[in-house]
Amino acid sequence: MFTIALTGIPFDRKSSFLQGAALAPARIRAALHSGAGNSWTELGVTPLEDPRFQDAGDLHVEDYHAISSQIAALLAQGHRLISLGGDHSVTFPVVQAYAQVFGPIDILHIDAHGDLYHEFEGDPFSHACPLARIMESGLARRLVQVGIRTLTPHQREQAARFGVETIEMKDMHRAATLQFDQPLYLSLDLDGLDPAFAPGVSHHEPGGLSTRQVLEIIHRLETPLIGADIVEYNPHRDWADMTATLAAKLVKEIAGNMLG
Ligand SMILES: [Mn+2]
Repeated sequence: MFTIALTGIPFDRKSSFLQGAALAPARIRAALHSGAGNSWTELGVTPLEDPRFQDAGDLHVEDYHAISSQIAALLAQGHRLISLGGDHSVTFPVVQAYAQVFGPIDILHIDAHGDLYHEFEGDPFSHACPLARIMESGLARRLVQVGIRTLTPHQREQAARFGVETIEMKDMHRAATLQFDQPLYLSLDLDGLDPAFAPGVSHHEPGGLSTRQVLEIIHRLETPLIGADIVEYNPHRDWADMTATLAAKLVKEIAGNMLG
């Protein structure tokens, strides 16, 4: 029997454009417990009232080693984790811990960006690089990217080099037939959604996914997730907590997937 632990990773020191994602976990938690909604998922589960769902609080985020070792400790206790970023750079230390426990995992990555830069502005650990670090470290058996709409020639080369399955936004129809096996991890950058649905992100990239398209991807998964992260929420850019509310709904629906 596993439990789901919600963990905050208030870290935005690797953001290349704007700071603010470190403030996200507290704001998403507030939206999760807001009286504006109720606790039911669309598929009829109530994770927030389920004793298997626990809030493990925020991690200490001095450096990647600290993040990775705390995630590993939670996994060793039998938790499946929903991690709230933080910028996307945190996915690398989180997946390092997952790979220690599960071996190379399959990753479904929803994002406007490939995050496959070898380095960005001189920093190999920039939030533009985590999937490159994960792939070159052999932490993922399979990487499927969905919603991508900003690939540069360098990132196309990186995707080919690492054998990434890229479903660019312009080819979204291809996502309808995606199939996954265990162990499957979801990394969800909120800028994968269109800024009309998720204004509270640092990098607005028009032409993205709708909330409904992301929910359909989550609902359609036939395998339970072993973990997920929701990253890049930047409260400074939000309007009336719309994006915090979106992130909170995604927490519920992802937890619903994990609980079956
Ligand atoms: Mn992104």
